[in-house]
Amino acid sequence: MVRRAGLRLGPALRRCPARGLAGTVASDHVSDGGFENAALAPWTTWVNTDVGAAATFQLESSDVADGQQALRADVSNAGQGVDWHIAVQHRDISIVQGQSYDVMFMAKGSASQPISIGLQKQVANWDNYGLWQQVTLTPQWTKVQLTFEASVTAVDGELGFSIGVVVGTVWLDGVQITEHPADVFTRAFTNGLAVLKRHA
Ligand SMILES: [Ca+2]
Repeated sequence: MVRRAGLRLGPALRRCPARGLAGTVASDHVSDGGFENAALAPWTTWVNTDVGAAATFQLESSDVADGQQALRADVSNAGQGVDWHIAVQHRDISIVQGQSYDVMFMAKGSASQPISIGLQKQVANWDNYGLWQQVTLTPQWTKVQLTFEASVTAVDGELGFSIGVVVGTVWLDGVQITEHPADVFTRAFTNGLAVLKRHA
């Protein structure tokens, strides 16, 4: 005999996050997302000097969001003012088509200024892999979380922070990519709580 869950008491409520349930253990796809290494590697940088853009990148130890170091990027010439003309990037990100991911990081700017966060193929022809989003930084450290769905299965993803729009300084720390927890809906029943897991 099948045990019934009882009478529904109300509408389904979305519970987020769903950590702790089987199958939702998150893993991190970024190596040294906290910029704690002695060198910037495995992070790489890109400045399109052909159009006059100029910037320097360094590990910052006096103004960090977590740990002992953060990334500091000083844009001294924005050139054509195009975001991706100056960028800091992390290659070899593995993704699975249809899986949703959370990109989390801490960032601030010397002023209110836009940056763009994207995930694309790390070699030509730079196909976008499902993420390209602009975020406006403020002079305070702010935690940002973006969720996107991978458009392909690949092991050559490049996570990029594109900062070439304006002259100024950008600080970055605590970068993570994790699998987005499965959306879980719960409904209160008269004799318990039913957990409804939505499958993609
Ligand atoms: Ca750090």
